[in-house]
Amino acid sequence: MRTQVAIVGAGPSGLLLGALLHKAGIDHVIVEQRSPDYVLGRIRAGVLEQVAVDLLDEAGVGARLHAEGLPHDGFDLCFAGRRHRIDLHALTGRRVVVYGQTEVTRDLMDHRAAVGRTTVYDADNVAVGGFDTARPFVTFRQNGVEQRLEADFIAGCDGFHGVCRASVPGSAIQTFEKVYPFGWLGVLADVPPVSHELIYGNSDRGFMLASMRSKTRSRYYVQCRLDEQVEAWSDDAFWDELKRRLPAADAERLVTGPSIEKSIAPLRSFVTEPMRFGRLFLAGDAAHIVPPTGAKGLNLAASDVALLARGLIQHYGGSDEGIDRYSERALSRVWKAERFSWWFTSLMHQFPETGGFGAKMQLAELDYLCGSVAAQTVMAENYVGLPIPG
Ligand code: FAS
Ligand code: PHB
Repeated sequence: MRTQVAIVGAGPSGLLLGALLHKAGIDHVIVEQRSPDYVLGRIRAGVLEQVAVDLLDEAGVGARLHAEGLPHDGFDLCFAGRRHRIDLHALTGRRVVVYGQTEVTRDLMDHRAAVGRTTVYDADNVAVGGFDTARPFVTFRQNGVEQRLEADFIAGCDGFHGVCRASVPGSAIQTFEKVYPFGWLGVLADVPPVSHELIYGNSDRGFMLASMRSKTRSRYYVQCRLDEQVEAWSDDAFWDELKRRLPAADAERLVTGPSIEKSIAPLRSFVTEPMRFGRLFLAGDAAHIVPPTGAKGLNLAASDVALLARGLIQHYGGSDEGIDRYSERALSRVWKAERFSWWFTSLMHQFPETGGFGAKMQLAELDYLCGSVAAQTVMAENYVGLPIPG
């Protein structure tokens, strides 16, 4: 088999890149190791920046997002018995949209099927090679038959545990990592959200986030220890803990119900430099991870894909300026999002190892933030998303 661009991974990064390349008439194939149902079954992000919304529109998959997505003009910060609303729209003129990653993925998959593009699912033993030559390739086994896909370029959209970054020689790559000493226990339930906007809480029992997927489906998170097992958390135990971390009025009106998904996610900050290796480009979680506090993971994947798609389209139009500057431009936005996500995580979580002084520093910063329009504007600008470079 031969194509112009081989995309490894059919998560949001791979599917969105495929949709943009399809629109530009650039031939490509997506190779995914899992089944469509498995990919759709992963419950992840919930908040889209305008940059991501615009990209989905550009790709021709924004209709349901605009029909069902929930525009949000702000969110609440709760700490030490206080509550303060960060008014994103008043501070920046922009907002975010609450629309689950599952739905983004579904929209992209439906679009791909409708335009008849090839996605190889359930591919075994996926490997990449030749990306330091003019003839890169992807090999895989499908239904027991070995396949080889020759391409002009490979897009590594295969997530943090994928094969693409792992195939780059150690001498050519630098990684930066911070692992946080806690995780997020998340629950998805078909109950109405406790508030019409998101609530980020720093309670003395730990971080909590009240989010949602719709007006009838809620997504909640509580900070938990890394050694905890999700099986040890009954639904009742989760709801009781969430009530202890919510402001009293919200705890009072919280509607609980059976979880339809419950999982523990570790938190890490991770960046790969560079994001291009010859004819292999990394995008999304294959290149970087942010702690979910700032709701940046999916949105960074979208901005990587925007830059990579533009570069590849330019290449086939006769200019390599976009692909030559892809890594520089993508990393410029990635590092700012890493900083914001690290800062917000450091502000809102309990860090026992920093003791009473660390807790006082958090409270002082939160108190300052709530009294400073300048500080709130900085937070809001980063939360709604910084511009895509270039
Ligand atoms: P993905 O990991 O989504 O997709 C990669 C795809 O590549 C997968 O389908 C995988 O099966 C496939 N793949 C892997 N190895 C392969 C191989 N060798 N060959 C072929 N295919 C291969 N972000 C937020 O903004 N907010 C959140 O609340 C949030 N919560 C998260 C919770 C969890 C548990 C995780 C893991 C991530 C969370 N994220 C969150 C981040 C998440 O949304 C990612 O940023 C987003 O999925 C990135 O999309 P992709 O880059 O496509 O990577
Ligand atoms: C979510 O709804 O999953 C979500 C929302 C905001 C975040 C993290 C996760 O910061």
